[in-house]
Amino acid sequence: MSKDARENLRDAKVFEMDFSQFQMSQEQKFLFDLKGYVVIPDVFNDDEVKAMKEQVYKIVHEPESLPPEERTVPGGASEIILSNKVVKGSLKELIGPDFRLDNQYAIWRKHGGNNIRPHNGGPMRSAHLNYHFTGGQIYSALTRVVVELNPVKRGDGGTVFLAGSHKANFDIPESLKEFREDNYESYFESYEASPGSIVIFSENTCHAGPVWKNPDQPRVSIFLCFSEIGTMFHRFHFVTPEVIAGLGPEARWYFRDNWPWDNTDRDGKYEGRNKILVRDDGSYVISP
Ligand SMILES: O=C(O)CCC(=O)C(=O)O
Repeated sequence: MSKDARENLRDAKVFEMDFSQFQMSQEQKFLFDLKGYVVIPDVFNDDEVKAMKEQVYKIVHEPESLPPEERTVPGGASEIILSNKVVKGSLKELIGPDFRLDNQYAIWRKHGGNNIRPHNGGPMRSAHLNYHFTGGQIYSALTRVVVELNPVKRGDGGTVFLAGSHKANFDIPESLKEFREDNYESYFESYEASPGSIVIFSENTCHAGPVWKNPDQPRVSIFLCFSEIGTMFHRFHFVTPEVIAGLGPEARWYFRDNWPWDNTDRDGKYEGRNKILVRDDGSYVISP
């Protein structure tokens, strides 16, 4: 960094993510560890759901009608997901305090809409990407948060899970991963969710996106995937530079570079950590 740039940062403050507002309950942690997924209701209110649903409609059907900084999640209305206390507190519990956004997409899945066959479960391609439980702590390497924006009833075709398969020792048999038109019963579990609920799952739990069977309303959901700051799974997150540039410091924290230690921070000013520095006027810089 140049001397001028360093001067410019003199009064900037390190942004610290606040995790103090929400802690997963013992029941939520227990279920996540046991099954590989958990549903948390009432995370977003009606106004938030309405705004995100409108954004997803436009992203899927008429992206040009949105300003460039809102054309993918988590820009625009969906930026609130990244500052939501339940989302942040859960990710801290499941990944640790330093994580990043690894991938995103949003769906408006109509009746008969697509079927994503069962995938993952069992040993991952590298032990670094496995689900661990060590020293009383969950380490869910790659963790997906689904925000449901329309009701999901059992049998509609919400995401289904082969409960416990995030810890399976054997590869998932091909017979259980076959493409099917039903809800992958009886081995797979589904859930009910009201709009504004979230479903959090370890990507290492075998799961599928069944055909959407509700003719009365589409499935409208936002899918965000998170990983520890030093790991990266997906080559592309498909969030445009315009969207990232439009985010506030809290949401931008999720797009820091993919490293946990700065070996050039010799005076220890930033504790070697991957930081965001916020100036008094609200502007900020990343990982100086
Ligand atoms: O569409 C779904 O419900 C499943 C999505 C999925 O498989 C994934 O995000 O990894």
